[in-house]
Amino acid sequence: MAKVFERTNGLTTKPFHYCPGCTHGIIHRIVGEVLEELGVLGKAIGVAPVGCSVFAYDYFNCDMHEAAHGRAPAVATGIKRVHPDSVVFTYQGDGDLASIGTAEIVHAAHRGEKITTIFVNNAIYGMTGGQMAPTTLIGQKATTAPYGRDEDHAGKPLKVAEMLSTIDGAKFVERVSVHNPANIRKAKKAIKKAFEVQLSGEGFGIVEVLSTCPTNWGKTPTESLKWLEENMIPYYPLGNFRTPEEVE
Ligand SMILES: Cc1ncc(C[n+]2csc(CCOP(=O)(O)OP(=O)(O)O)c2C)c(N)n1
Ligand code: SF4
Repeated sequence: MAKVFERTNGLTTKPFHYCPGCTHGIIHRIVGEVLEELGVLGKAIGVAPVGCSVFAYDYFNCDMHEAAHGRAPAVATGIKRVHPDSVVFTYQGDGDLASIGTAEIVHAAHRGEKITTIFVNNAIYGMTGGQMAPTTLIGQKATTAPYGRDEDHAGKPLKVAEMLSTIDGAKFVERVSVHNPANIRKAKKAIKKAFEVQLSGEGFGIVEVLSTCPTNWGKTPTESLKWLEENMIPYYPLGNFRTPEEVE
């Protein structure tokens, strides 16, 4: 009988703690599959953030390290410099990366650190109860913006992929989404390329992944996928912002 589904060896067998319909799980699986397909599980070292993916160290089937809020790129820098033959990645939410960790990611990209960042943008602080993130959309309600994000008060949402694509040291920058199977396939392709950029010694690579938070958005999983497509993608356009020719 044809095998249509197989567990990836890139993940452990520990059940995810994520809420039903949260797309963190899909993104984990993609990263696990890519590490397995590239044959680098034995030399991969991941750095987990704070936020809902704080337990990522339990899920990826490779060496993992935990970093304080926003500091994953700095920790990854140290690991990669001490172990240049390892494959180092950070997995970070938007509260972690685009708020307290903004300086860390900008300077890691600027230095051209040979690491890969998976940036999960769900437009809210998930773990701590739905506060406004730098990525929260204008008009989107959050516990700290009960009438919706107001541009006069909080500015426009931060476009991380666009910002980092202005930095020379960032060799691969792409924004993808996981709201349907076609986009999940594109997300996997981008994440694989970002790791290939590290493996070829090109430098820093980041993939911003648009993700859902049904719990704090107050929507069902299905409504959340639709909300992402109709509200996040128009503001956060999908596509590649930087690719070195070698991996085209
Ligand atoms: C230095 C510091 N500040 C604040 C916190 C509280 N905190 C923990 S997780 C989190 C929000 C994380 O949100 P995000 O990175 O968007 O991840 P998500 O939960 O949405 O996946 C905050 C503010 C902390 N742990 N450490
Ligand atoms: S709170 Fe949001 S981001 Fe966190 S696990 Fe639940 S749905 Fe996912």
